[in-house]
Amino acid sequence: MSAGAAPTAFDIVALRTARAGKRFGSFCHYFETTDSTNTAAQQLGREGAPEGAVVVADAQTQGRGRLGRSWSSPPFRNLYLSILLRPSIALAQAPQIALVVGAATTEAIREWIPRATLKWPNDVLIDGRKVSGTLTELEAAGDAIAFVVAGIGVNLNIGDDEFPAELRDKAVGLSTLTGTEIDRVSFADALLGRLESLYDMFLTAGFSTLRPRWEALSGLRGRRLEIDDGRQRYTGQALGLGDDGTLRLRLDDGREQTIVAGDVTVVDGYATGR
Ligand code: BT5
Repeated sequence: MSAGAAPTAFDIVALRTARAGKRFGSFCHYFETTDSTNTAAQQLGREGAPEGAVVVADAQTQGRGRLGRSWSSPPFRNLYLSILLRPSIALAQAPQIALVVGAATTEAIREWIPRATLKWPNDVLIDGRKVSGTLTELEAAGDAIAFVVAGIGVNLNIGDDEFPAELRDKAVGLSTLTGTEIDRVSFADALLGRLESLYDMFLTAGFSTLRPRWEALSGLRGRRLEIDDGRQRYTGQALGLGDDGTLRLRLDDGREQTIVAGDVTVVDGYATGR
């Protein structure tokens, strides 16, 4: 969309039509504005909505990232989408869903820009700039999973000058790179299709089956990384992912460290994305 053009609302009816008969997205809610599509999808989860129910908003007033960070969500340009999942897996496996979501999002973005890469755990970068972030949140019932909400934000038609100043050199919209407006419904349809198929593969065969695919999307193996897990900083060489989705790092002193959560900076490569 060029600056100044009349804003066009997300065509939720077209998305429902595209997803008719599929498990992910045939049941879609739309908000012109909401605080966070993840919050709206969590509400649906508590009300008993089925797996695959989707919430899309044209703008978020409190779009959120991890660790209390925010997700810039200006109106009508981008995709802010959350999906309700009800996986019958152990609570301990739930963090792997975030990796499945990141892989599916990267694969969808690659349909438009094949050089997009996945940065552990949840960012999609193009030329070092962040085009997408995902936030997967779990609601537990005792020691079982009640439901999971996967929230996906993708910068689609936002121009460089529409980002807040602090994001301008760190973030990018897909249309800036393709040179043409991205059809938001087509993108959402591609994303939900990828997610449905990777999620099913994950449920039937486990994360270890998806691990090579994840690693190929990330190109992280062998790179020199700096990781901040909130308590400590680690520097070393990425060995890849464990079968459980944790990141394996060869520290400079030769020891191997497993990282469960944290922020990654690639020291010899692309930018941090945050
Ligand atoms: C994320 O967190 O990247 C997860 C973002 C998830 C957003 C989706 S939108 C639909 C759903 N509803 C929600 O409320 N959330 C989800 P994190 O890894 O913590 O990165 C956050 C950081 O990314 C911020 O601190 C900024 O530096 C940067 N950032 C914020 N908005 C951005 C944007 N639009 N594009 C690129 N980078 C952004």
